[in-house]
Amino acid sequence: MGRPEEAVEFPVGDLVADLLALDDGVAEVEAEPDAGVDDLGRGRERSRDSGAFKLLRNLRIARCARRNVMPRTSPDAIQAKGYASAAMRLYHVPNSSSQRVVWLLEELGEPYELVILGDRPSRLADREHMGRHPMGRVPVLEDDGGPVFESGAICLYLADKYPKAGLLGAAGTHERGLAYQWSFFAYTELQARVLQIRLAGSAEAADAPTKSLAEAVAAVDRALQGKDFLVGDRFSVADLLVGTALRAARRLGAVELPVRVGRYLDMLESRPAKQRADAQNPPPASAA
Ligand SMILES: N[C@@H](CCC(=O)N[C@@H](CS)C(=O)NCC(=O)O)C(=O)O
Repeated sequence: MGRPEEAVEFPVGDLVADLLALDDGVAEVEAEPDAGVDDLGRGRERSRDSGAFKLLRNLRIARCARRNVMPRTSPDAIQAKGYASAAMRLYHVPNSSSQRVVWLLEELGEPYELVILGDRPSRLADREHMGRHPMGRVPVLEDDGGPVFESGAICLYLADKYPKAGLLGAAGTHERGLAYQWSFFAYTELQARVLQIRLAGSAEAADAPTKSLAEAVAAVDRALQGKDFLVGDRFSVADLLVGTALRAARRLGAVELPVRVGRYLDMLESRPAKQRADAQNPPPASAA
């Protein structure tokens, strides 16, 4: 006779709201009599295998897929409701700041889809991408919860979301504080100086940011004294972000990297995940 009626409530209202947000799919939901939506907008599920439940779930996922968007319910809710979880997507442009996120995704080993976007003007004209990033930039990560932009934020978010990868200390620990410290340092003291030097336009204008960059690199050198990694004794998101900025500094050649920093960078670059990420990054047309 199958399983007894479980009378598990699940919020059909959420589902309908999601469908409404996407398009006129609600009409199809209402046409399904077994959905059991009561006067209060709640649904009753006989079992996870019930036809109504599957129909609603598949309809929702199919609509999201057709419209190139992800379901917007939180990952926890998706798991609790038994919806199939959609893969992560990274909206990416090769040889851009998006590359560090590819590296991080490879470190995680979780499935993801790389969506290579065209040039900026075509992105600015693309309403869908402008909905993901208000300036039409990359990277943007899209998962079950919706889009997230800013490469550093994406890296920290993913490291947090997939704790098994061990890329970030637990929330509230000193280790976590140090990971934030070096991650912000990577952007503000390393990456920003590289950019300032690149844009300086004259040797005089490049002087101050070059000195600042040298000081920041020296700080990394001191932090690595007697250590292989910046935080604790294992690779973390802090190494990934600092390493990416150091790579940009090395390419620019404005300051000489101390031997220990050079070795640290070589070690980071030789990580299998980094190699896999780089293998997905076609060289610029001019270098081909
Ligand atoms: N701070 C942002 C920078 C985002 C950014 O400027 N992305 C560049 C690529 S590196 C971009 O999309 N620029 C426009 C373009 O390349 O068309 C981040 O790290 O995510």
